[in-house]
Amino acid sequence: MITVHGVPLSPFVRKVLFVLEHKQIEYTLNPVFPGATDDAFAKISPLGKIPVLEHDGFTIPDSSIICRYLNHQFPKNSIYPEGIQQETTVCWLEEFADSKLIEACATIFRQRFLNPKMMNQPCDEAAVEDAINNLLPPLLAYLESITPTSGVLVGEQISIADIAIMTCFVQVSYADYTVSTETYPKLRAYIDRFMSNEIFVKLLAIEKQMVAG
Ligand SMILES: N[C@@H](CCC(=O)N[C@@H](CS)C(=O)NCC(=O)O)C(=O)O
Repeated sequence: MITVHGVPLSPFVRKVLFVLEHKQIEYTLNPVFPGATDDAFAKISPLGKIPVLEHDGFTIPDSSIICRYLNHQFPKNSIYPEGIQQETTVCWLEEFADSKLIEACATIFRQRFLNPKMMNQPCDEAAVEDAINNLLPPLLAYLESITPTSGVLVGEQISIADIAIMTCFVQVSYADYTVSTETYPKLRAYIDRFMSNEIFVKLLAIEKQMVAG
């Protein structure tokens, strides 16, 4: 049995849920919020972060490690392409997404959505402007330079690179931020393609239901 500890509004939890859906693995979600401090959670998440995966009593934190574990245990619909260079490239793009890209996207999400709509706190517009005008442009320019005009980022099948990068753009969609078609035409077309991917559509519907609740 598989349980994911975390809430799907977290980009890292969404990444894991996408992989589970993509591999058609059954799971349950235990809604643990970021920063949970109870002893039981501290034991399975030494860094105090979500997600944590539980599989028949085995527990492991960190979305990247979890996704790698799932791919080994459930090889159907592999999220890593064949060949060491392509595999290494998708791991690099996952790291790119999980570090600088999510940092910028999470700032926009937190300030424009989470703070005003869920935490009853003001939006720090200066932080949003910094993210949009300074942090994001070099990252988006890099992505534009490697995005193909059709299909996925690397290889022929959806990989952890697409999943990790797209979860960042799903995050900013909550804040009504969209990537400029004029400046980043290939990237914007890629994002639009994946926003209508049936798994993202399903996960977003569940998230929005939870947010409304
Ligand atoms: N590298 C971790 C990052 C996980 C992460 O930062 N999760 C956030 C929620 S989006 C969290 O739990 N933050 C709580 C904290 O840092 O105390 C992963 O990929 O799972």
